[in-house]
Amino acid sequence: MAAQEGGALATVEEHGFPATYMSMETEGGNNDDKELPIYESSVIPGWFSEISPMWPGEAHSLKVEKMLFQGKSDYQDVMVFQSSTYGKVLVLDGVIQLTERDECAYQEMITHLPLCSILNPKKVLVIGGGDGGVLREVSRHSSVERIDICEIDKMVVDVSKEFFPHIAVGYEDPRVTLNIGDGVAFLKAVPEETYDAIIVDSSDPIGPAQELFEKPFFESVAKALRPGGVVCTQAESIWLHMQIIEDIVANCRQVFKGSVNYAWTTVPTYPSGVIGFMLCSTEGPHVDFKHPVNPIDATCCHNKEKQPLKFYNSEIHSAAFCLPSFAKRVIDSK
Ligand code: SPD
Repeated sequence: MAAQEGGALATVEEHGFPATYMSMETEGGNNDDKELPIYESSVIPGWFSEISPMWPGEAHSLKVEKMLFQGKSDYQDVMVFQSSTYGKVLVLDGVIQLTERDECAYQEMITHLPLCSILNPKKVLVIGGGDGGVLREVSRHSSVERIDICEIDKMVVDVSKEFFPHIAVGYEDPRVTLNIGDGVAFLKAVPEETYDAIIVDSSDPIGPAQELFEKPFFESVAKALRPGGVVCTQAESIWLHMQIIEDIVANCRQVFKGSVNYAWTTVPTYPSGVIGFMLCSTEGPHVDFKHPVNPIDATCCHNKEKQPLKFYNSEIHSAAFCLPSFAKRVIDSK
């Protein structure tokens, strides 16, 4: 990959490994062949460990086969490595965004939960989602005529096209228009009632995505949706982030006058192994998110270049809204 000024793309040979979360070798050299005792719990050479103040005191680790890319964009550190058990992995600012093995569980759910909940979605906006996975999923819906995406970081798009072609394939759909820029500013400029659905595929609320979790952003989303339009936004983990979720739910209940729901899915490589979604609709025709009216199961695979759905189906759609009691209590009380 070529180097670029002011948002440098560079090969791994030009960079050291980020010492804070990565250690490739011990003093004695590569440890790959040594058998580690099962109680080994220190930072393990040759493994990537995901350390963040958003999940203090824990760190999920993946064994690194090969470092493929490290760069620094205007917004964040970007890294791609080949893991030994989850395929290629995309990491932004030290946090796993996707792995080839389990990305389906996130991209299919964040997309089909909203789009299968309304009839004939035509205009769809994706905020974030620069890897293209959500685009790939939106493009399974034949009713959709226009897919706009606003991603802040061009490096994420370029890296995905180079290293994750089965994910970035979403960009090949002629209905897609890519805008590189700030999603908050983009939404402010959108005429009222433009979209049937908006999908906010953000990273965590520290760094460039922070504003995407705040009330003014939700207000812009509501304005940009038609009456009875839907939004689905990445909403963190019930095991780790109940306070963040409480705030999102409270804000959404004030802003969205249709329905407001929380759903979740399992993604083994995300912190705590689960991640949630906030699904809301604007005032207008009622949206019952728990009972999909626009099933995709039978129609998803007409395009031969596309893989069949791996994770989503109508049963898992409804099940995603069933919450454990501790989370249900808090979310229902907001
Ligand atoms: N904790 C990481 C959450 C990342 C959510 N966004 C992933 C982007 C995949 N398209």
